[in-house]
Amino acid sequence: MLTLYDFMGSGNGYKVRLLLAQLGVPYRLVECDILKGETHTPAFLAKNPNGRIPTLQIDETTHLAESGAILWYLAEGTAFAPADQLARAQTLQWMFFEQYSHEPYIAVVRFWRHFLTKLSPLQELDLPERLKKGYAALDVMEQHLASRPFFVGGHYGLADIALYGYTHVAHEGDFDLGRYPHIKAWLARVASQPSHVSIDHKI
Ligand SMILES: N[C@@H](CCC(=O)N[C@@H](CS)C(=O)NCC(=O)O)C(=O)O
Repeated sequence: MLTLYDFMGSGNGYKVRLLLAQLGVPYRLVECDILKGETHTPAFLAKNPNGRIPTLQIDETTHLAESGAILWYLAEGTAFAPADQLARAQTLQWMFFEQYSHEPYIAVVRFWRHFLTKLSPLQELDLPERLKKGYAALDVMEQHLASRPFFVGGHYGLADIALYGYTHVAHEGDFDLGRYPHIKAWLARVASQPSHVSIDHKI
């Protein structure tokens, strides 16, 4: 059976938990408290030298890290990963966008504001730029969703899961989604997909 090392508050981990639920794939959940450094123990670093969740244990000696890679591994051959060459590349386009232009701003600001009791002076200094870039990512999403129901190919898939992970909790970083009607409609469409689970749902 698959084992997922995860932290329940993590949007990166949630992407994987959501897909596993929607695929109906059974797995064992091992929670790691990232706030207590539990991903930096020698035992965890042997599984993922980068010291981060989500990490998926596939067999006795095989581990896979990075939410996007795990999503792709699990979804290959299912309706969540397109078969068409261009749609596959477009899915990757949005997944790379999420990791480079979205997650470092929206997820990081949410982590600072939702999980930390106090920001460091450096974080305070960095905050306005992170907010600006987070809103820039939301602007790109809003424009794309103005004329389509989902990110790729007209139906729900991996790109939606990857972007939903942190967009649906962006308000916990005090991002105001009020001026993004198309994103809000998309969030509702994603949440109404079969076998959808919430971020705090355990298996
Ligand atoms: N690019 C990675 C990011 C993983 C990541 O940043 N995980 C965070 C939680 S969301 C973590 O494990 N942090 C613990 C640490 O850095 O010590 C992914 O998409 O999985």
